[in-house]
Amino acid sequence: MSEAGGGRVCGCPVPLRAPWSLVAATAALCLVSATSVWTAGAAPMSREEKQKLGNQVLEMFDHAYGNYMEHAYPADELMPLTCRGRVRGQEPSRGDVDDALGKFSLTLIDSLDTLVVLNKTKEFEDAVRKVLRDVNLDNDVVVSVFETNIRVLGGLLGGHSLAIMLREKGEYMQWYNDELLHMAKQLGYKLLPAFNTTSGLPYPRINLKFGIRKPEARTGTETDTCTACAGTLILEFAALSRFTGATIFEEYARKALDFLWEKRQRSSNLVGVTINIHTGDWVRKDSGVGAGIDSYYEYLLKAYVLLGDDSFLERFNTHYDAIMRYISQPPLLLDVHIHKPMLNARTWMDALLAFFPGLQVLKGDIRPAIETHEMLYQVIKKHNFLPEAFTTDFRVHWAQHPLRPEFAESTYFLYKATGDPYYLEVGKTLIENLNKYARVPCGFAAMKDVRTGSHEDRMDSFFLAEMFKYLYLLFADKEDIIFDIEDYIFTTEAHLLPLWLSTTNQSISKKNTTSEYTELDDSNFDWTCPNTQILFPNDPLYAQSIREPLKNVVDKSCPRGIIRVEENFRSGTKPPLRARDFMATNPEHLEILKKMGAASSIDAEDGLRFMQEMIELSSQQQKEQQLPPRAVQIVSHPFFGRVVLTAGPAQFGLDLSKHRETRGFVASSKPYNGCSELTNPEAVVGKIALIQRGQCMFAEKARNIQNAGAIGGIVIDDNEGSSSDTAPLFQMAGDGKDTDDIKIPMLFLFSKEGSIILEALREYEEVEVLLSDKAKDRDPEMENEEQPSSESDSQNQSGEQSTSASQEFDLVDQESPEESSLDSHPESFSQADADSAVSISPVEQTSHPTENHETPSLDGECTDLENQPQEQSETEEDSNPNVSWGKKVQPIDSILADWNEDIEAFEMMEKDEL
Ligand code: DMJ
Repeated sequence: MSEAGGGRVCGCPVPLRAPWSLVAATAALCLVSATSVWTAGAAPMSREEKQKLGNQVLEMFDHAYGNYMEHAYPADELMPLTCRGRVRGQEPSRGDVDDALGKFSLTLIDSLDTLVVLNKTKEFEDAVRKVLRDVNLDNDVVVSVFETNIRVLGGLLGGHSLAIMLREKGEYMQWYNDELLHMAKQLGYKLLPAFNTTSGLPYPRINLKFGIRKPEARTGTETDTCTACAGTLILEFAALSRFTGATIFEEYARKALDFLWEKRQRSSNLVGVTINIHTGDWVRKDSGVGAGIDSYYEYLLKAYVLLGDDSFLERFNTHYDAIMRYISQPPLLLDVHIHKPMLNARTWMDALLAFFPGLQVLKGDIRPAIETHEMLYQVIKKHNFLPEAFTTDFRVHWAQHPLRPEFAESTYFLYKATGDPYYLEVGKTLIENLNKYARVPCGFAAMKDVRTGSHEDRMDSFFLAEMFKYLYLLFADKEDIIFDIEDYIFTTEAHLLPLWLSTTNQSISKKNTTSEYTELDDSNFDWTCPNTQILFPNDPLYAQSIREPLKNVVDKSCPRGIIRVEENFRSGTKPPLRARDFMATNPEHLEILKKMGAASSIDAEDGLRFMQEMIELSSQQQKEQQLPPRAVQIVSHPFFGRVVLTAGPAQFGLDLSKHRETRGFVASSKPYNGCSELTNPEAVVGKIALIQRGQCMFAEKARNIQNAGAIGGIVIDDNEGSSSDTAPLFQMAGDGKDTDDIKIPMLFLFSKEGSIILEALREYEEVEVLLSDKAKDRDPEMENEEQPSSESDSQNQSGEQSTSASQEFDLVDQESPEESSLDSHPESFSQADADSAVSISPVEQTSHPTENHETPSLDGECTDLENQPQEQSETEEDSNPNVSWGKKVQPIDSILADWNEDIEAFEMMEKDEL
């Protein structure tokens, strides 16, 4: 292995004219030694405990990887609830998410270098052989260029990097002849046609077999791509060029980066979320550090680290300055408009931005990293996981959580930088939550809704590529890893690329590049580069002292409007009207609205923000506040509460959010559609009856099973293959008559979720479930019996679980529990002659203005808003259960329609400024 150019400080290359900031960033990464000087704050964690947690990570990885290999491979991903492979085209489309799947055994490739990091060298050797034997990169399938680059090209290159490291050590991989690299090169050439645009920005998708232009390609008509999609190529492409000597890859990736840099908004130095790949116009002009942009920034800094090219650092620093000036509102990171960077573009943050504290560590800017990380941790403590999006006052905005690794990544880097054992405790919590809430018998399932604890039949490949790597490294000591991790840089998918590439085939970088910087102006960097002394001025409690004031930032948070009210109260001016406080019936509010945009520039700005908030609020209503979903949790052996299914509620019967949950064994009703008096009342009495959707009203089914003595009912969709992954949940409506006579709780499951219960019933006869508004904690005794706690039993246990999982979940081609000649149900919910379903549409939020229109409390006491919307809607729903919630949103919609013109005008104004 060759040494990095010009010398090395703790694993990062230091170019001959080493910019101070890199040394500092590198030094920040070198603070592992800080662990030894830690004297106070969080109690130090013993070596034994760290080892125990490391072993737990290994066992969890075995559970995830083992189940993938046993039940899904060679498919791209494991579906952990149905315990089978996700094969594109064989499952209902999930839209863009599926573009990561190219029928190339994605999870296997993405896991390659994780196997080596986790010291599973033999398994790695075996996995590489499988990739070489089984993987086809020439499938007629349209894939995302970005995802294929970071997961597949990155996975192959990471695998190659560690394969040659092992080969050099002389024990493993002696047979290896750079085959993974050859595959990587083949894939690289397949991606190149995507760059055939005048801008040099790649098309977002490509057909692996037919490229872009051919008629068979079924792609190539897109005009836009996201900034991260076009700007997250340089590490993999440069590594490919430098490994192989084929310069074209690095050149293409550099050209795309150069173009993005040219197109930055010159006055703010920010970039938008999406860009037109032909004209270079910004399509979405909002700017943050999360979804759509995140890894563009990451790659600028890391390209500098890997390639030692000053222009990348200069660009990164310029953007970073803008981010800290406009987007960073510690501890928040809030999107703004690129042309009006003082104007927030959103009232919520997305989970992807959780990587940013880790990047700030690499840059050497620790204080804001600690602050943001602490805020995120508190959101996690509140919801067990980071919801996909959450508001500035820390309410759930999008409730899913696909087991994203970004927060674990930042935790690892912060621990490396501070040596503060607090971060080990954070990692421990992450492990506990994963085991407690996401672990299912056949792997780990994404959270469908962090509020209910329900699952999605999904385990993304990045969970194996990243999560286990960062968690394992967090607890590992140097001697636990068979190579020096400091010799590598992590790609955005946590694949490892060796730093010695910086001096290999270097000439490529000098060719055809548009770098404006021949000489580095050191004055650019003096604000960027705290050294370790400044970061931790002889104070081992430094990180803790930054966290301390933020300790209760989430629990004690006030809605942001209130903060503004306080500010204005103090300054003696009237508070601006916020969208969520607006009431169309309030004349004062209407008066303020009229003024907006007319009088002063302050009013205009308030008006603009108000409109944006309204739009935001409206889309929030549609996405998140549609309805509080319910949970069906299988609690009997061998599930013990581990499988939680997302269910829709009914507008009638027992309201599970107000009453205690209902627990009982399930039984199929006869007739299965429940449309007439049951012929098997003895089977359902005292139980929760399973009924199929269709042929009569939901309320009629409920009455029939209630009359037979059932204590609850689960209606299972008759539309085969339907799933809450792909179809919007809805609430079962009544029959237009008085439904007060229905006393039992009723929940709705789509066919895929329902089939999990039906299959369990077939397998185990006695299946007990819990119907509730939120999954309950699992029975700890059962948990202990089932889950290994030490290394010694982990291997066995994991093996046993895999076997039992295969018995439990063989759901392919299953039939309904009894013969049924039900007509297949059209997808529409408004079947006149069948069940009446109310599609869930914006609802409760219309009541938000009143809910949130609370008297500002100046003494810092705030009401927790998290549950208020739900309570409000329930009250309204109760008073008039047959009213579609959708109707209540009308006023906002019409207001928005009125404002469309203004918004267009604003957009034109923005365009003019370009
Ligand atoms: C990963 O695939 C990569 O980290 C990417 O950059 C964005 N995030 C996902 C996982 O959340």
